[in-house]
Amino acid sequence: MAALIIVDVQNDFLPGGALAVPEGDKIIERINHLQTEYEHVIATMDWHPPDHCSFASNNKGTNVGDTIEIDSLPQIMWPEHCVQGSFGASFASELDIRLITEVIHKGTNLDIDSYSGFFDNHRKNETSLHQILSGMNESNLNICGLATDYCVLYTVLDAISLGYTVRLHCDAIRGVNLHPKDVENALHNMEQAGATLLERP
Ligand code: VGL
Ligand code: ZN
Repeated sequence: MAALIIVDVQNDFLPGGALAVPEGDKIIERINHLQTEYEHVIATMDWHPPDHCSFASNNKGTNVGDTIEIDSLPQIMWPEHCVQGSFGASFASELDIRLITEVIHKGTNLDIDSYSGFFDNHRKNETSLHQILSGMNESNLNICGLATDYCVLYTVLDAISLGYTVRLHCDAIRGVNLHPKDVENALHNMEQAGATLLERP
């Protein structure tokens, strides 16, 4: 048995969205096909309150792209994105949602960001993802989605630390590349941690 985890395929991460990932739309067809190959399909959603701490607009004097410190953790200042219930937070319209049986919302706590589908960035609070997978008896995870250098990266690293066997579908992920080597470094880090990289470019 194996599960597919679709990370944050939401309008705001597609070209034209608030936090557009270059070519974010190019992976959707592939993800739709991948869904047919696994027993369980689970999707995560970045799901922020309007006053979320990761938005530059909520931190006086900061600009998008700055890094500040919140609770002694570095926090990148993002544009407002994936506000709960907004169009930008909705699944991409091209994404086939019929096989998705579980949706995990993350980033809902206004004081802390959450890149991983499992834990917030402080690793204080957990989503229901680990529990749901345990209930399904799934230990093999296949991961795809957005963005390679943030939510995909931390979801993969947490999955491995929790003991899952992780395969990353490189043809079904895209990254932000705030700095030019971010995606390359993220792929390297995930491989070093023990993920199997499929269709590596
Ligand atoms: C993400 C930045 C901020 C992601 C979410 O889904 O990778 N990146 N929030
Ligand atoms: Zn976010």
